[in-house]
Amino acid sequence: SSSTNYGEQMDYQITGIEAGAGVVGASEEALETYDSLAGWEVATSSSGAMTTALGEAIDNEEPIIVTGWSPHWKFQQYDLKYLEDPENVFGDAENIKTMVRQGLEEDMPNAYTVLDQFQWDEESMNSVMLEIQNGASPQEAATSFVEENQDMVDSWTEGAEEVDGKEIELVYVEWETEVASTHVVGEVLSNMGFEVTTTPLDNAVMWQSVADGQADGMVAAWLPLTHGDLFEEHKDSLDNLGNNLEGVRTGLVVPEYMDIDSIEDLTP
Ligand code: PBE
Repeated sequence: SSSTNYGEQMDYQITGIEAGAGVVGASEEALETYDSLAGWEVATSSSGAMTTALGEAIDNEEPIIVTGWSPHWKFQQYDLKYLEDPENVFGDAENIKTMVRQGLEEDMPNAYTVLDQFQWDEESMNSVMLEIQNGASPQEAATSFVEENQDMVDSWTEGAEEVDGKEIELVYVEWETEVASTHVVGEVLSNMGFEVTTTPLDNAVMWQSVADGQADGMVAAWLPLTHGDLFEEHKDSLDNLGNNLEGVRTGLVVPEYMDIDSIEDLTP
């Protein structure tokens, strides 16, 4: 069958991203869960390498399976589909939450207010991601988003006062979603007078640094499933400020032209 050829054509490899990503962990669990994935592997690399491989496969109409998530510009650029996951290894829709270090509320109440009130939607995040994909720097994309969405920004800064050069460090992972959100929040804080540092880290280190209090906060917690183990490990040392974006998801993603719909349609 064509799905047998798919496995051979892909060397039984799922094109993954960073080894520390939750979606990579879920994909490894899928290998254990589905007989159809016996003998397959998740090849880890980076989110950038994954999107490059995806683009090349699509140019050549070759099969490819990537560890995917949405929102993400790849769904606007290409015709893609999630493979059905009847065992629900990748979970249901999730939310992205904001976590800050304990003590931030007392130390920097104005930053805390903004981080607590920061909440946006898929369309907004998509617009920032797409601008970056089209060549803007994350800083440029964040600046124009903030300029063009002053009402939304006002709802985040409501009740917060400007400050005079206080330092704040936001940590994130270089996933397109988190690059977008972190730079937007950073831009808002910087407009309020904060000296903002945005530091890209490995996923586990991002969680650890906020739990330790080395960093002040992050807007990159995918829950309940994708970062569920990291949340369990660190939740007692964190201040959970709740959702900043609702209804995100992860899974195995393939081009529409592939003749399969479910993880179970693959063959070992
Ligand atoms: N992601 C994007 C991350 C969370 C945000 C889905 C690649 C992960 O898998 O950990």
